[in-house]
Amino acid sequence: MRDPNQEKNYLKDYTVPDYLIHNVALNFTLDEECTVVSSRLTLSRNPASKALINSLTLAGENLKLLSVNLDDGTDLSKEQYLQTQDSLIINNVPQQQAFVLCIENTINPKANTALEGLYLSNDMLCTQCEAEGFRKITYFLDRPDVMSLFTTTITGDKNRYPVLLSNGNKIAQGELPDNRHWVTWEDPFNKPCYLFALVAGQLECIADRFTTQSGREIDLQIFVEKHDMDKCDHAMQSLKNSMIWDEQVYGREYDLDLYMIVAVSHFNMGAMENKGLNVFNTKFVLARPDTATDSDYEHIEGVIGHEYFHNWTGNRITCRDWFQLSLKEGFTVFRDQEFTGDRTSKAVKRIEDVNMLRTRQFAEDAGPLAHPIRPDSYMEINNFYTLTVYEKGAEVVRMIHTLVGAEGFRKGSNLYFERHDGQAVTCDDFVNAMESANNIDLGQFRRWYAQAGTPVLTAHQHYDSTAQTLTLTLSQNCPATPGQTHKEPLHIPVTLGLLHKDGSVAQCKLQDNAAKEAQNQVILQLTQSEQVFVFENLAEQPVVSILRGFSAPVKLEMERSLEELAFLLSYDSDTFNRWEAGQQLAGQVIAGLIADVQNDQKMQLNPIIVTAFKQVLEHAWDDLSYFALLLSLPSENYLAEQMPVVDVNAIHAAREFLVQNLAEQLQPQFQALYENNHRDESGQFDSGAIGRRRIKNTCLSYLSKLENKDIQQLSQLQFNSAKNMTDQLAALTVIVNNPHPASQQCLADFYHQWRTEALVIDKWFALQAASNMPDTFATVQSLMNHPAFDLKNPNRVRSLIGAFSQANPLHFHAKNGQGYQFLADQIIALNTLNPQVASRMVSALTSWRRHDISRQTLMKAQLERIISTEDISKDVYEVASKSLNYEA
Ligand code: 7MF
Ligand code: ZN
Repeated sequence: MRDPNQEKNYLKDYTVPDYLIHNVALNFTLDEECTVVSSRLTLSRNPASKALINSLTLAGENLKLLSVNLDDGTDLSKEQYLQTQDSLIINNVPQQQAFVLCIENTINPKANTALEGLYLSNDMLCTQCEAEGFRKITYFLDRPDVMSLFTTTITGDKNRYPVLLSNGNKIAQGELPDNRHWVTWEDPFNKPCYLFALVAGQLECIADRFTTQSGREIDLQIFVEKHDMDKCDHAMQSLKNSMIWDEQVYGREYDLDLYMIVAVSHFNMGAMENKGLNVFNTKFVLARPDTATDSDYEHIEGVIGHEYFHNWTGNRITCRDWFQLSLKEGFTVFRDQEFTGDRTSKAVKRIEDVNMLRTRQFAEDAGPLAHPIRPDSYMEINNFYTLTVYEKGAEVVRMIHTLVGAEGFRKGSNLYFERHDGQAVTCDDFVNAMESANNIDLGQFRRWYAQAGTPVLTAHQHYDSTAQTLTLTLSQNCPATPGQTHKEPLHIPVTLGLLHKDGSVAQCKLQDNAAKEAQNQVILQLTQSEQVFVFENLAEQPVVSILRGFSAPVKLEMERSLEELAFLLSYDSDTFNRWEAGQQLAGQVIAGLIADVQNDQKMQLNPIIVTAFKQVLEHAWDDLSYFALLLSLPSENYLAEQMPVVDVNAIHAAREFLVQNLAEQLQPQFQALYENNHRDESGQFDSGAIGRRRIKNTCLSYLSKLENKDIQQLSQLQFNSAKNMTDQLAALTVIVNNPHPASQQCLADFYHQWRTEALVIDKWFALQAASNMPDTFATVQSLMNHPAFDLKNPNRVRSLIGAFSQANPLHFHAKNGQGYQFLADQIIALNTLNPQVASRMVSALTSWRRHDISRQTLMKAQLERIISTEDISKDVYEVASKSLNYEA
């Protein structure tokens, strides 16, 4: 059994590295089962290190050591170094001058199913080093504050590995006997080893060029397998869009002459920002109108942007240690969110991001794995690439943006880049730059980095008609999280507007704020546990629109009547709050229906929701994607978040009842809207076409609840005649989630049509795994034995096992526990193959305290079974044990 306390790393224990590595010359001789790695390191003692040692400890895992050599002398004898499970300790290295260390070792990429280090994906060799994968390639100081200049030579068979890539610029190449060749790459920028990459294989290249604002010409190359060459145009365009955006919005230019992207089909995550050589999951590169949905197109552009933006926020300036991960990830997510907002619809993007944050990050922050965006400790760093570090981290950066304004933020980021280019720094360095550039005090604001949990923001209002004032009392309270019982008040920016009863804008004139003119909107600074704000000159009681744009990652509690929510849904000028009012309205109505179900009463629908929807349907919208969001109900997972004890069956029944009723009562409107927006289009990706598909498919999904023959035919017709994946998949989704005579046929046709397109087959698995039809569990079990299923491919695992456990609360939480047992079986199987993917799958079980006692018992039993498995990985052990030991 593992001991969690023994293997923990603490932020408070940080010390500077004892040695620095200035230059790294790597030599790879490629072979699937035995690649030879030789590394020549130039090191010296770090003058800043105070440790009283003269040995050097390098990290290394699963390496077969061949030789160690110091300063080009004779190879070291076994007495001069010590090898442990995860390190190589060299005794008596020079302390006064620089020295050269040469190490030779071999690795086995074919046996590497964990997909960390150097591994095989289809027939291609590729690397993944973040966070600590470089130590699976060779012995090294594998920590981000050791930055070095890398030169990499790769030698391999010309037929198997015609393309040989690494970071930087190609500086030499040549031919060798026995049909072999070699290439040397040089990266002129200092970098930590987690940004190292190597790719070798039979790859085709799509090339383009970009001219930077200062007139430099950059070569852009995307490498894919031959049959994917027709799916790279969108990724290439996205890359160019990202490059222009970073120049315009942050004044940041690309710094090498070459930018390469490689798409690989076996990848643990989305993508990786290796310097000059990004490696991507195929899912975030490949797109053709008939194979990728509108949302795939948007995500591809977002991820290409994310990795590109890392070149400045991550690579030029990197993290001092992994506790600072949010320094690069929170900031880069904020940057990619803004990029996508600018490219598509700001309103829609903000809603999508907040929706994700509230359903998934809030759950994390309320559970056993809650941690601050800058964690204090971890067992396995791979478990800390979390929604909290990424998404809440981005919200914290966004709050700084709100506090200092767009111009102030640009001044702050300029100063940050100026001060720290080429360095490995901390979250505090980022906040310091924002502070100095704007002459403000973010002292209290820094608590957001250290404190876990989602604060609850409570708002009370009182209108005084004699004084013509509105008094708003705001208070904040953050629930305890593991290891943090006491919470200090946070600095929370609360954006607020007021509306007159006719829907027009009322002026916000704050009392005791003589300097400030009345404004359409104000940003309140909540810094205490409770604070009172008084607004004057209000001849009638206004309607309060609070937390506009979701100005802080908090749970807002405010008494609201359904009428007030319906009013805001009609009139709020803030697009986020307008949508939010509709969500709350629907949420309250569904809560009423859930109570009916739980009390064994017939469900009674409050007609106010139908009227509100009718008004939305009658309005003339130009942003059809936003319109579609206004008609979308809160997800089952979001509704579960709102309940003290989750009742998956009641949630499903209540939500379905509402959908069905809306469909019945608004059928003519949905039908007309469908017809007006239906086109058989292919290859149209302007916001108009995307919006038409989104609103049309939203209508189709309502109409499909009517179990009406004509509508069944309509969805089948759309499925058969669709010329784009958005329409085809939307049709198949409604066919598979409702009783439909052709559902089996459509699934079979879809499989046959797309059997050679792995990413489309992923959709086919996911769609069935997330179905609410009664036979879903049996389907999932049989899909596990489908010839196209493969536990070694993370995308397949996420499509089938991930979709079932995370996107199908109804069936995953089946009362008899079969869903839990199934998931635990798969986690145990994955634990040996791929601990990172296995650990991510545990998340569906960690929320056990949120369910009824009988389900709690069943879920806990599976977690116990998981942690008592032999050879349990650190990754899975940390997540499973923390979920079990947590006291609510
Ligand atoms: C957009 O952050 C947003 C987040 C680490 C791997 C990509 O660039 C990354 C890598 C994980 C989880 C999410 C993302 C990434 C990783 C990601 C990708 C695109 N540095 Br793990
Ligand atoms: Zn990232």
